[in-house]
Amino acid sequence: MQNSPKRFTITAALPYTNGPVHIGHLAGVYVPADIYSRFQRMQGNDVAFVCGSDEHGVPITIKAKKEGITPQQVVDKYHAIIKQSFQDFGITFDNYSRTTAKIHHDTASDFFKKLYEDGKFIEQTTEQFYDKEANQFLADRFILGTCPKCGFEESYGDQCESCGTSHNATDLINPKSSITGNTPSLKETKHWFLPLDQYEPWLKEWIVKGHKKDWKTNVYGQCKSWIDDGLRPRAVTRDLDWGIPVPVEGADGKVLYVWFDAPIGYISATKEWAEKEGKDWEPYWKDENTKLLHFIGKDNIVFHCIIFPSMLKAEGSYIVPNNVPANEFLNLEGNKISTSKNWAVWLHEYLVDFPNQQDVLRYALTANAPETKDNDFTWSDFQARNNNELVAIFGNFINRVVVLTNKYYEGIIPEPASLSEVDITTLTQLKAYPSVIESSIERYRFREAQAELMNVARLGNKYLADEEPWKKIKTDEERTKTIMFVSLQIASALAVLCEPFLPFTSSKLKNMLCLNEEQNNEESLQWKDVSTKETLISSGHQIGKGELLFSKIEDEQVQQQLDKLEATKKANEVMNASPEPQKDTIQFDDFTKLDMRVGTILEAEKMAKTKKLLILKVDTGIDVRTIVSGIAESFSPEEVIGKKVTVLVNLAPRALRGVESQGMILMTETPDGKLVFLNPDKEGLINGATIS
Ligand code: B3M
Ligand code: ZN
Repeated sequence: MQNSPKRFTITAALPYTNGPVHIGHLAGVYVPADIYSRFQRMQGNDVAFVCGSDEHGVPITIKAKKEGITPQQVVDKYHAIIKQSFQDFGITFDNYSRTTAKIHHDTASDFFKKLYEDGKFIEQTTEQFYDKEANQFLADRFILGTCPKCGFEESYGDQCESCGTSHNATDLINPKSSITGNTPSLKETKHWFLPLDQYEPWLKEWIVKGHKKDWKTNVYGQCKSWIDDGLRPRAVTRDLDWGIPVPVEGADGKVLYVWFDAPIGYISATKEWAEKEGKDWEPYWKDENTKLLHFIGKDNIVFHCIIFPSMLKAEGSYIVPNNVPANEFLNLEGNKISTSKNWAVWLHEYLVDFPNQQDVLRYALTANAPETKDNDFTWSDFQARNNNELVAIFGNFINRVVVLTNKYYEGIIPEPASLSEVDITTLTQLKAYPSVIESSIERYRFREAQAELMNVARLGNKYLADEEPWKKIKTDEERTKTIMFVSLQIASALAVLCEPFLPFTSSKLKNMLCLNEEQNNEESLQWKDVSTKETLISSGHQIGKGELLFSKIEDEQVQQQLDKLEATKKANEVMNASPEPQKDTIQFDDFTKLDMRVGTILEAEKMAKTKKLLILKVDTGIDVRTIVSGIAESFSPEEVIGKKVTVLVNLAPRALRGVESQGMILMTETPDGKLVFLNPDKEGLINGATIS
């Protein structure tokens, strides 16, 4: 019996619009939220899955300043890229909105006004840093100074990136405005605070008593420690010119704090969607029977479990989240993913290198999802998941079934004879899978759920391997028909059950098996059909030709990705390398003592029994002389023969391992320690030309 449909409001963290989205975002938030939403829709439930771009906040204004464009231009650019990436990866938002939308400005303003009028805020005047030249208050990220704890000279106002301590901007030694470089002054400013302390008893009751068991331990643990530490009033307004203006008298130059407006973005996105669909948005946010779920990363837990619920509670007419299934972080090849360091796999770039392989990434990310601890994404794991699981298990099973059905029966599902013991056991096992997968999904254990899905393909492979229809066809045509019939039931089940995880594969497979309504003239298969229907695909039904669902990923493709990351690493090293301090001043006369010439290396050989030394014969224009040079770790002898180099020719000769060296080749070093020639390799230079 089908239960009556449930209503779900499912939100996924609004990505900041100061860069594109990467695999960490996908793994931690958007893929799990999408699996869950697709799954609930497949149960016939009423789902509003909403998201949008988070377009306010200081990082966006900083990005705009850096690039010399307006904040609006920054968010327009990334909103488009991000929205496209989500669409490309099959994230089925019912609405992807943005916080610069009018509907959002109105919704957030009204929300603030209601709380203001109901006396839910406290007003406080405090002293904050002010940049007179720039004529503005400085948000924490706009103040740099020396960390009082560790002495790091470029600590931000709110947090030191070197030692990790958080502090107040006024604690910094030698604070500077990062806009003008000036020393800021302190100026009084008024702000509105949400007195979180007043919500503490309610939060305790709701989270600590109410959700201890059903929330993830990482989420519950963080909430509990916040509550145990004691909550303090939190400012919900800022002195900034980018954001939603504070909608009350006497608040010129003030905007809503981005973390006040952003979560309200979930509400505005729902409203916008409901308007388009001709629906009422209110039940999705105000009906106690609606399940409100927030999919987020772990750094957003406090905002979604403490602050936003307190805002909703303060407003009074809203429901609060039923669950907040936050994930930990995904690292990339052993390092933290970082937008500013470009240490990431960007979704739009992935699709250029792996066109049409969205499901492979979805699969690898879910298989390795950081559900209970931080996890590492590696390209070799990605390759192995594809080659050993998607290709070798799932793809292989489907391919054999479809090819054999076409070969033996011209693609028409055969009539089975009576089922054997093995057939019955196999079909019984198959019927158990929907509820097994469902139970994992309902507990937000998506890796476990996907592993069970793969077991369905394994079941099929084992059945084929044991029953060997390719042998039976020679001796027992009737039995072969039954085997193929049973295998086709498994293939059809896979087409349905894989949809939340591998949506592109699911639709390809349904197409191949002609299971779509328009191909089939029957109602399309539902999730529950797999456990309740006797036959998922009937005798006489015509399927299509085989087409490969997955293809092998080669070592070279993996190497290419690793090379790309290696190049990023090098580029970062160059950017961050600090040059050696300048040596003591010399006089012009000192300099003129150096006699440097252009020369050409004529011969080169390794000095026996040394690692570093090459013995070179160099044409200096004056003569051909021997120079022993410590460059053997960066160059092979063959590489340097014929190279034009700069030579210090009047350096006193000296013996190195018994060979007299008559001068020095001038070199420089790359940040990763590779020696390179100071390059006089320019056209028209003749040997002996002086360098001065
Ligand atoms: N934009 C932070 C983030 O992207 C923030 C989430 C807002 S959710 C309301 O991690
Ligand atoms: Zn510090």
